[in-house]
Amino acid sequence: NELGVIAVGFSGGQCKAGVDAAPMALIQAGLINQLKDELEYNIHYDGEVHSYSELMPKEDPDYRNMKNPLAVSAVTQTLSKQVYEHAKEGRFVLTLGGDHSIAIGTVSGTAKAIRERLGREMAVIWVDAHADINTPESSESGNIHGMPVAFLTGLAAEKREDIFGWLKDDQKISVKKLVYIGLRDIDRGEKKILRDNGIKAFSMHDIDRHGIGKVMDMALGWIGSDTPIHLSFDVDALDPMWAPSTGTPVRGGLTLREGDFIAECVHETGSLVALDLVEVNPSLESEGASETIRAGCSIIRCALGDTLL
Ligand code: DIR
Ligand code: MN
Ligand code: MN
Ligand code: MN
Repeated sequence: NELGVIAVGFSGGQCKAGVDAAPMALIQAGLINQLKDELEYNIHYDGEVHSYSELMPKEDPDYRNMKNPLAVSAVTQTLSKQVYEHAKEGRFVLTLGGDHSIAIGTVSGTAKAIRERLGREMAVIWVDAHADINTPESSESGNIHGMPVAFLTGLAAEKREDIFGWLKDDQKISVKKLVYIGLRDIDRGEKKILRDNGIKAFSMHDIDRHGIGKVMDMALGWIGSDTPIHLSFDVDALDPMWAPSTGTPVRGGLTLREGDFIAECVHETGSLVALDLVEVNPSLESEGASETIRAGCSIIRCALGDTLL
């Protein structure tokens, strides 16, 4: 039970400050000790919250409609190497965000390591109110946290090495191995991208219709057994009742138990290789911050094997 933990205090993929404080808040809530003591992981953690300040460019003008392109590219490139170093040793990699742009780093790092170690293509389960699959051109906001899936699947690409040109094929994933759960706020351009590429997605409507149990059976059935899975969990997938402190809350989301259940089911496959927990922003809705942090810790424990009985 070897676990690599990376704390990423980065907020440049969107416009609201505070999401960079989430890793420290999760750790101060006792997360690392819970994993060490209750779940008996051997933890590899450098004890730092990385802000990557040494990577920040002096100037970072918009490029192809992207905001902070140089900063997000540099941070995710470095994070990709950090994740890869853990994953190539066979460690489970837990990354605490930060905004969801950091998944460009985490998913690319595990995808490459899994290819090299197991000769396998990895699947990604993206739990989110949003699809985060805008291309720079389809995005209405220019925020890169709405684009990571487009870069990771190759639906968006850029030649400039300093703006995601560093992402190579062995770090990318197939649109066929991507599954969404919890969607309810998709931009018009994203709907077309999802449709045109036949991407598997379970929206809140599907969860209402079938129940979360059936949806998890279908989601994991689509991926197939014995496929390594990276779970990227945006806390805004939960209803704001349970996770109000996040940058772009959307009503009508998952209950606390549905969120934990998703994490438990993915753990039970035995195929989970990495988890991201992103978009907790303790400075927003500050009365709800501790609730949001508790929800995040709970999802992480469930994904790492905490059981009710
Ligand atoms: C929106 C919001 N689709 C965008 N995305 C968010 O900016 O591209 N993702 N909030 O988490
Ligand atoms: Mn997201
Ligand atoms: Mn989201
Ligand atoms: Mn968001």
